[in-house]
Amino acid sequence: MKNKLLFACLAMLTALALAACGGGPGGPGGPGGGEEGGGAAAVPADDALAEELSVYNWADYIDEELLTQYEEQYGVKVIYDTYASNEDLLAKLQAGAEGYDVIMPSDYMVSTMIGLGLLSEIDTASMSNIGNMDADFMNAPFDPDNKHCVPYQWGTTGIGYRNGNEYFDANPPTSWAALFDPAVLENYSPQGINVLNDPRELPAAAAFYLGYSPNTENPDEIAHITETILAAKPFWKTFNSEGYDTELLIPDEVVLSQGWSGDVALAYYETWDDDAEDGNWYYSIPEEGAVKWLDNMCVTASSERKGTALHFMNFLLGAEQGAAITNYSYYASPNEAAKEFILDEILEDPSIFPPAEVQAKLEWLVEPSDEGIKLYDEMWTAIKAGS
Ligand code: N2P
Repeated sequence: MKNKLLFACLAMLTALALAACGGGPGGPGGPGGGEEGGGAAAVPADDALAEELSVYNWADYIDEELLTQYEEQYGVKVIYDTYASNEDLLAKLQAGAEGYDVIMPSDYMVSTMIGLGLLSEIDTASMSNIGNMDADFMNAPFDPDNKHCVPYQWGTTGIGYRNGNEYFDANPPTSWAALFDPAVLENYSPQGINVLNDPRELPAAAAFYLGYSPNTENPDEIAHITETILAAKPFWKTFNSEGYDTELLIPDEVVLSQGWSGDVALAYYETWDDDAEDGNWYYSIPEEGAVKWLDNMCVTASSERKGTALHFMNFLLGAEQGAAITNYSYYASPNEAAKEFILDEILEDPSIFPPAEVQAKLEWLVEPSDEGIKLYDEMWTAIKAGS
């Protein structure tokens, strides 16, 4: 029996609100366009689909049964590949990788990609399942009127840790000091610590710890964040954001990890053992604040199968498909109609769906300026040097 109530209570040591990310529902994305059309991509008829479709997503972020279901139902072969961070995805597209049709960038990266002309316009009015979406997640500031993307999954970035350990029993990690203060780290670093291998998420966590904005572009603050990370780095065992949920959130690998809400929840629910001597996984959103994010499905500008891409996205917006994604990944769903099919243990877990009344300490990452991109690139190079 999984002790989800306890998980929920510990998870909400600091209760944080998830602010709605935009106004009302988005309007239609513009004139329809078919597979070759020059306008916004529109969903074609089922018998007018391409033979293949290439989908590029975050690791561990879909029930691959859905891909098989789509292939069998519509006769489209889905080529599926994964990436570790928004920046990896961007680098791949900027290096000229063609052939990817559907991609899943986060909020701030959608802004960047729109600016760089990497995304196609889409006609959401042609999507029969668009009405399933929760209006609070539509028309977000990074993509007004959903001209380019539709919501996929959302969550927060906090700390996963195993209890059942003397230090955490007395000192649950409610502060980012658990990841950045050497005096705290020395208490458990021999048991293993992982951080996300993510050039925005890791600096953002250190920024919260130091009381700075996670979007700071102040050179002195960036220098302080870099020094703080470099001082903590010797205590960390791994930089991993791809396989950490299944490979590291297990006994004898790590005892604490920066993590995305769903990955930690999944580790908790999958490995829960009432009698575990080495404890179970819990999630904490530190009191200094944390990042909230919304990942999106978008069609690349270079896609030659834009209509089929939108058809596939519309398929995933189905209520049962939306629920299958959440029931697999344990991330929160922006699909209102899917809730009927989502497991109660997920819907009732405030570490996955933070309650509306909690305090607003969560912040979005935003697209940096050109100067900011340079500062963040230099910081990441310094952080990763020698690792
Ligand atoms: C799932 C990745 C979550 C994406 N493994 C965070 N934006």
